[in-house]
This record gives sequence, structure tokens and C-alpha cells, in this order.
Amino acid sequence: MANIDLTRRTMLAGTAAGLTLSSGIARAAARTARALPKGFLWGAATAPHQVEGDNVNSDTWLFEHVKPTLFSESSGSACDSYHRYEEDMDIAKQIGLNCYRFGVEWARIEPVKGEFSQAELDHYERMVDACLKRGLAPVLTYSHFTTPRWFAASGGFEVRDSVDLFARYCERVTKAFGDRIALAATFNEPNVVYHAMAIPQFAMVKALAEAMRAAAAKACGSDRFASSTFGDPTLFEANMIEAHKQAYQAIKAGPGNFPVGVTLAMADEQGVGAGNKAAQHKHEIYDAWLKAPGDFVGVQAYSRNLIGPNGNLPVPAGAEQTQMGYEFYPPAIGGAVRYAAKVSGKPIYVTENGVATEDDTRRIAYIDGALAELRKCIDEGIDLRGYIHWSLLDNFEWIFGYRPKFGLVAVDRTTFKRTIKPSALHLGKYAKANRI
Ligand code: GCO
Repeated sequence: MANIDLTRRTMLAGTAAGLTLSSGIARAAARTARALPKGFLWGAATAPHQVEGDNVNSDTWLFEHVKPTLFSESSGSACDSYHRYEEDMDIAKQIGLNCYRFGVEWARIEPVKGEFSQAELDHYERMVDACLKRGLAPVLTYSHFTTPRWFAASGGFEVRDSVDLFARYCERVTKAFGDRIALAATFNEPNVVYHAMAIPQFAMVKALAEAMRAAAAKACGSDRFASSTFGDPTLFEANMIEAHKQAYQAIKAGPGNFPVGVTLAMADEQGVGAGNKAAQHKHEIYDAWLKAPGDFVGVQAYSRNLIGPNGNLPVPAGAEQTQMGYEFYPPAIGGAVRYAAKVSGKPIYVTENGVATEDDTRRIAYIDGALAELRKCIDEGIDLRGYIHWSLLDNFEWIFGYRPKFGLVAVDRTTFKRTIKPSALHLGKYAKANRI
């Protein structure tokens, strides 16, 4: 989300020149490719607010429309995936993927506290069934940053009531179609705000975020408007961990019997120099979540973060940068996966990994580099069970709007026409062969 991007993304600094896979390395990798276990998940991800469009009852929609705002533009009708999800799934299937990660939108399902929309539950049930019909395993995110506006205006995760409210929402969703879900995360990146706090621009962003929150509170006639992506983690982290625990239990109560976990915003945290703070940093921003209840950990990493004795170092001069301003560094996923596996002791799914670029040949190189590194992780004995790319579609990148292009598929901003990029077919080749 907004600060996420100013964080993990911009803070992901590097010292060495960005790694670019030469075609020679790619050829060598192809020669040594080996089969992955049957059932390995190959997918692409989206999030409701970023692709559905017109998510008018959400906290984020309000943030986009108050003054001042951190958002560069409104999400508007996004990719209109609320209506075009079958077309999106057809593409995922057509390119060779075997799963689709998407989210259910709490702000639609419970637009007013305690009032659950049967029509919206039916909508998401149709999505689950549409996945299954195409042979795509439905990978579900119960909460991908956005919350209902009423929830934010009543204190969000900063108040203890949030624990029961979130668990109740997860229970309702699970009761509706839990028998057909393949894998699920309660929260997407509940630790993301830590990344924001680590960047030098944080003070400036924080002041603006607070003004934006105050404007949103006023618009709701409330004295508060809480958000876990724009707030102070000391106020909400304990409640979110408890909400995750209760939700985990509510979901595991069934129907269905699928793995449930949490996905984390990670980077390859590389310490530089004696006395560097990398170990401490990792401990602070990951460990509580890595040790939370769950059947797996979803790792989401895009680049590396070089950390010296005084904190984050800038991206070195000359390093290739992505549209998000962080270093183009495909092997980053390996460092994040290794750390998550070591601390959690759980199976790992890569639930997001990708690159913002207008140059699709760089996305292809990025995919090759990331997958080569994941091959090494598997060879080291890590229980890696899937690779889900961010994102299926070019979509609404939070405060940065529609400029950053993370998609395997382009979306025309006026007609919503989808155009498959070569990188989608490239990822699909790995998926169809089930080999890295
Ligand atoms: C996140 C989210 C996605 C982003 C993606 C690219 O990590 O911020 O899960 O919503 O769009 O990571 O920045």
C-alpha cells in the first residue's frame, strides 16, 4: 500500500550493480531444470481494491478522495475485475497457471457493521467456483489492506473489538464456501508499516498520512480513522496478531480443510559492515508474525535491503532501478524465503514476487532470476510449495496509482481490454513444465 511502496520499494537499496541474467545463465538454468513436486502451485495474484473497481465502502476509497491525500489518483473502476473476473481467470488458465490468488473484500461483504451482504458472498462464491471450473486452485486472501469504512472510523485494529469483528467476518466467508478453498491467508502483509518506518522520507510521509487520516475521520463524523498501513504499529500489532489467531481458529473450524497462514512483506535483508543492524531489523519486523499460528508462511519479496550500522543504505549509483525506485534484484526472493523458513519452521509459498516495469523483457529476466534462486532454496531442502507472481494485471498500485506496471497482462484504462504480455507466456512455460 501507499507507505508500503515508499518503504519496502524505495528503501530496498543495494550496493552492487543490479543483477541481470545473461542469456548464457538462462540457458544454463534451462539445462539443469528439474521437476518440482506434483501439486506445486503456479499462479498470479490480485487484490480486490486494486483490480475490482468502485470499492466505495472501503477506508481506502475515502483516503483517495479526502484532502489532503497521499494518493496520486483514485482507484476508480480499476480493472473492472468485479465484472470481468472470468476473463482474468481464463487468461490465467490459458497461460498455463494452476492457481489464482485473489481476495474477498470485507468492505463489500459487511458494508455496515453486523450487516452481511448475501449477494456479495454469492459473488465471491461464484469466483471460487469459476476458478475450480477452470482447474485453478482458489488461493484466498481474507484481508488485503482495505477494511470497511465503518471499521476504520470506529478505531480499526487499534481497538480490541477488532479481534472479534475480524474473526466473525472470516467465519462468515468460510461458512459460505470454505469447502472449496485451496489455500488462504488471513491478512496480507500486516507487517508492512515497519518497512515504511525504515525509510528516511518517513517523517514527511507520516505527517501527510496523519492529515489524511484526520480528514477521513472528519468525513465520517468520527474522532478517529485507523489504518494498519498508515498508522503506528505499537497501537495495532498486538490486536492484529490476536485477530489473526482468532480468525485462524474460525477458519479451521470449517467447512473445508485447507492450509491457512499469513503473508508477509519481506525483503532480502543484507547486512553491510561490522555492527550492521540487519539481524535486529529482521527480528523486529518479521519474527512475531513468523511465529504466529499458521500452516504455512506466504513470502512476498521484491528486492533487497542493504542495512548498515545506522540503518538502511540508499540504492547505489548505477544500479538498475524499477518503476518503484528500488533495485532490480531478482535473487531477493531467496533471502526472504530462507529467513521465513528458518524462523517459522513451516512450509513456504511465495505469494507475491514481481517487478514494476514498462519493459516486459526485464520482467522476463526477473522471473528467470527469481526462479533460479528458488531452485537453490529447494535444493537446500526448503519446503517450498508454490510461486505466485504479482500481478496478473497491471493495476492500482495504491498511492502511486496506475503508473507502475506489475502485470503479466496489460489493461486498457478506458476499455479494460486485456493484452497478454510475453512475460505471462514465459511464466506459463515454467508452470506447464512444472520445472525450474
Ligand atoms: C503489497 C501488496 C500488493 C502490491 C504489490 C506491489 O505488497 O504492497 O500485497 O498490494 O501491489 O506488492 O507493490
